[in-house]
Amino acid sequence: MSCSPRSWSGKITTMGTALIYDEEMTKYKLLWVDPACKIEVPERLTVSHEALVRNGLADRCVSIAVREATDAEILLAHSEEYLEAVKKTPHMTLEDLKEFTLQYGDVYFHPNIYRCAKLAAGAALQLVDSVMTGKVRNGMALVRPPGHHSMRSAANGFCVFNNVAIAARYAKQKHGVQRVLIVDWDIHHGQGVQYCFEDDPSVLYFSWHRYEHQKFWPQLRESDYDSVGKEKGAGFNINVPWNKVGMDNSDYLSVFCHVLLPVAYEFCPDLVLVCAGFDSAIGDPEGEMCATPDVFAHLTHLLMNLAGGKLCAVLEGGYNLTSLAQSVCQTVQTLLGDPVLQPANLSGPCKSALESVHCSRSAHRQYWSCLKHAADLPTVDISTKHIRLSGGGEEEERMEKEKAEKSTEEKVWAEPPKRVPPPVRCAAVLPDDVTCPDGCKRFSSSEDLDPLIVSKLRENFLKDADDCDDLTALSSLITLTENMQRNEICNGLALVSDVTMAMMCVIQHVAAAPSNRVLVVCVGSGKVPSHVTEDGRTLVVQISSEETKEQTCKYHISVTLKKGCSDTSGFIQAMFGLLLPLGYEYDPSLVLLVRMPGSKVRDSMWQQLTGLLQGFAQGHALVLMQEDEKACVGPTASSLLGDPAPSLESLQAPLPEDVEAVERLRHRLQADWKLLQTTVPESGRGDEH
Ligand code: Q9C
Ligand code: ZN
Repeated sequence: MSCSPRSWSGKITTMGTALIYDEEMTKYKLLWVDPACKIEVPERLTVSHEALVRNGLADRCVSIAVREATDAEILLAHSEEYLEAVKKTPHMTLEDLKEFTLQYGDVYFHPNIYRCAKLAAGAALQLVDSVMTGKVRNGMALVRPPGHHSMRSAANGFCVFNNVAIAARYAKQKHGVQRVLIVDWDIHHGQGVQYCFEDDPSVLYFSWHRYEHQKFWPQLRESDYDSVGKEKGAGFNINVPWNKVGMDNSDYLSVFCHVLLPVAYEFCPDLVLVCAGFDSAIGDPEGEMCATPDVFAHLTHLLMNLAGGKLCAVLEGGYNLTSLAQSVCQTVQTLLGDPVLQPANLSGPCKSALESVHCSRSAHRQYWSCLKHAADLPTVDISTKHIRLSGGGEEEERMEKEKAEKSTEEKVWAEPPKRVPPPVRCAAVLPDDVTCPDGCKRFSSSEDLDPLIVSKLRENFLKDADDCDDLTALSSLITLTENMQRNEICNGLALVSDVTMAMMCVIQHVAAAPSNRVLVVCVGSGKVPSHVTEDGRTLVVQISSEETKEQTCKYHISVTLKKGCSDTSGFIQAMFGLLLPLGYEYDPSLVLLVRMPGSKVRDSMWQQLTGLLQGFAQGHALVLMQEDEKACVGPTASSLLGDPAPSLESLQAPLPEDVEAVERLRHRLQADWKLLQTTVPESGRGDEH
């Protein structure tokens, strides 16, 4: 079923999403027998595009024509000799093509591939142009051939020109972009991108990849976590090698929370490019991983508030046609702004993933203040040294491998459930004298106060008050949460006379139903009664400058920041290190974001928080603010409506005592919340795959 953005109430505040595709790029294929290349087929593109059309997503995008990249543009990342050599391929005989192909690794040429490679790079450039000129907010380019393996003077791994590397240089040159973040979630290491920007601090390259202690293609020493960049670019290359197959949603989200996102926010890019390969999804014969297609909705969502929302995703790999098409749809639907659903089984990262997280964090701690406190490298270097643990047994190993390959191809997984946006995106409960922001629906239940709710409210909260306004507001809030639970309204905000009372009132009502869980995020000081968390149906995370005594309840977590919520870097630390992992593991049915009076949190931080919290509870977030904070209504509504949050101005190093406080808390809570781990626990072991 398709749902147009017009189905949200009010005006569309977000700009659109570009989709760049041309059938021409399906018009080349492998012309001889080569087992290494047989998976790179034209159908990869057609099934992806057809799925977007079938799900009504293509229609919701702004369709933009491809163009050929010019010679000058290709030369931004390639040598003249190489370009001239590729230029000759359209005229070659089959025999010549085969021979030409032989000088490179795991790639094939075809008389039409040069044309397609120019279109693939040109598509990435069209996407960058559309985003940088403000024609759209973000977008995706569906291209063949892929790009991230191709090097300055060599084709490699199905790639001819390095589409994303060219796009990054082009964005800097043509649009004056200063910092580009490249996120490579393809399951192979984009060594071509790494080589291109190794010594360049203006481009931060992040890649996770199947590595298996250098046994997996392209078997490069420099794909390991300790390749951090060179010279001025030291610290701007982040590798997270996977040393086991079977990594799942928890493993991927754990790397985003504990490695990529804190660094990405500290880097503060002006543009995000994604090497969007989907061979990292379940069922892929190359990746052999277990992350489900819906995880890409989250990976996308988590990147969408960087760089003011300017995100360009460019297709790389993905060889299981079912998994590929589903993953592409999840990515595009998220770019369009539809609410995301909780990914399946977030039971915590496996031991091998934790080793990788640990190694990457410690390799980068000298470069990024958000990682300053990361644990030392394990004394025994766990990554590169046991290349051959199994001692001989080549035949055995080969059989194991075959078995594994077979089992991934036969893997079955449920199709991701349809994501249906509710008819109303954002509702606001506001005093009559406060104007309702554009795009929000003013919400009031004053006409038909539910007598049951009213009597409960009177009894519990408004015993002797006969304040009619309070009663109306609280009763509206409760009705609003009920609307959210029926998925009729996505999210909401309210200005109330007493945030604590409103919070208690919502908690009591929602957490009364046994299947509900409320994630309460309190920003700023103020007492939160401890009894609410006793049954686990409410998880309270409070971020403030108030020293609190150590909590003993798993569900009541208080984060103390010395400088309070005005300290952006401390806040970031708490958000990615604690709040997001907790939220993913808790899987709430409602998020209650409470702005305590006098919290001093900055608008940009507040909007980032509001935006990121929409990744939980299908986007069902209710924001409570004190009556006198009228100025917050606009920025809050904007985030709730899906507008990108403004970038956080350059971050300063967090206070050492804050870092330590967050770390101590994380350590203490790790036994209860597995997604908080960043090292292998000393005793007991994570699940092994
Ligand atoms: N078993 C991309 O995903 N190795 N390229 C194939 C076959 C080469 C992947 C071995 C894989 C290249 C863009
Ligand atoms: Zn790949």
